[in-house]
Amino acid sequence: MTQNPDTPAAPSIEDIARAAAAVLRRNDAGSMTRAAPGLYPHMWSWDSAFIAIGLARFDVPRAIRELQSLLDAQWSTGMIPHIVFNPDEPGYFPDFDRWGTARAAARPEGVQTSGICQPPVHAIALRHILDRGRERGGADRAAAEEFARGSLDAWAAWHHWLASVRDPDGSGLVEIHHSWESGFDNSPRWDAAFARIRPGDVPPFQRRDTLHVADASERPTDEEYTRYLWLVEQLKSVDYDDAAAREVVDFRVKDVFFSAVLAVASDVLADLADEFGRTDLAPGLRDIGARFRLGVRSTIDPETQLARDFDVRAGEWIGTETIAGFAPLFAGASAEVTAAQTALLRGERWMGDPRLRFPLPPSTSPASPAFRPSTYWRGPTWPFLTLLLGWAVDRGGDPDLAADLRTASLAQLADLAFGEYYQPFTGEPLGSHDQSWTAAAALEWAGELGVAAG
Ligand code: 9WN
Repeated sequence: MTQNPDTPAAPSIEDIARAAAAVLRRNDAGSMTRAAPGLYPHMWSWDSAFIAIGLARFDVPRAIRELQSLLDAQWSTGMIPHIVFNPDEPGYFPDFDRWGTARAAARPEGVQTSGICQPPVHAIALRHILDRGRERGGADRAAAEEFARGSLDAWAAWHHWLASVRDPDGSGLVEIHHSWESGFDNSPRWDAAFARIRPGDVPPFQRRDTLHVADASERPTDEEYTRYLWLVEQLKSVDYDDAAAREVVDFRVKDVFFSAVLAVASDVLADLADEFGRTDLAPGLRDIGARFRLGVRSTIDPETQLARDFDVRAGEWIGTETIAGFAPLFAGASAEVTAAQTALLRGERWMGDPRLRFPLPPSTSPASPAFRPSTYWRGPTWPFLTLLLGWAVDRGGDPDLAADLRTASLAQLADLAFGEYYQPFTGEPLGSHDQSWTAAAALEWAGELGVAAG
């Protein structure tokens, strides 16, 4: 077929990689990368891990710097906070003052952070940095090895904090105290738990997030925000003390997706510990991996084959059909569970829905009554999450599925908008454009195909 001279050629993978690297360079604030240029001008914990994966495709030292900045903000308990504020950047709400972590005993001196955490994907980023450093050789290799060796204790402390403080009864499931900890802020997974919350006094607030999107209905509602801020007030009232927080907070949920990430990241970290001869660290990390994998498995609903969260306050399972239900695929699972979940994922309730613009799993199943195609975590497709899923299924022995996810995602990202999330039926980029972890995902997929950012 000849190309119509009036139709511009679709961007090549080289073009996508080049544009993605430019996004990360523009969002670079020196030692941290803004999660997005306007909407999220600070460093977010799990975003920074994906950003490091993308950076490692063209600048290994900068990727190391990214993770080091996050570690500089690690609390003395081992917790890695979900936001590290850039004091030079106003414009995000809730800001450092509203978080009120100034009096939190465990926060490191001189670093402004929030007081909650996000899924522990960081060891996966560390693995990628090491692999890229070794491929490139020379100074990059030396720097990556030195960083990996030198940071193992800090990452292990983070995993041990989660496995003890957030799972005191050894269930193999991580308890979260805010939906922002899940990273899936307003997912329908959390609707019933939030519906039960009766917010007390929440100081007046002015949202800023809605200023940065084309349509405010893509974002969480004011009712949701009031509850988010109420939980912050509760955690603040005990100065973010771990034991007291559990007693006061209205939102206590065992998050199956978070637990799956902890399982697989602990395996990755254990392998790294072994490589560097840290026989003191590796077995404990392997135990965490095994315990949380079992925990994830224990939540599977035999009827739907999806994994579930558990609402601790209500004593109820949460079985909403969201991508978190594929936690076993993220964590790694038995052949039987993997086969059942893969069939489901490829089927009509998910990637096989004929209405999809690209065959990619949306955040909520289009077949679910909770599905909203344009609203944040209620339906849109999130490229960074597709990247994580592809990495996990590849690791679990399904390179074909990983390749299918990559091909469809690169087609989705050929609009060069690097949307925060995408409308699954139209392919329209939504939320922030030039979102850093979306650009990073593009770089990683391009790199896997041997295309460098240039
Ligand atoms: C609150 C930065 C973060 C992501 C989260 C996503 C969104 C923040 C917000 O943006 O959350 O943490 O203000 O909405 O839900 O997963 O890490 O990209």
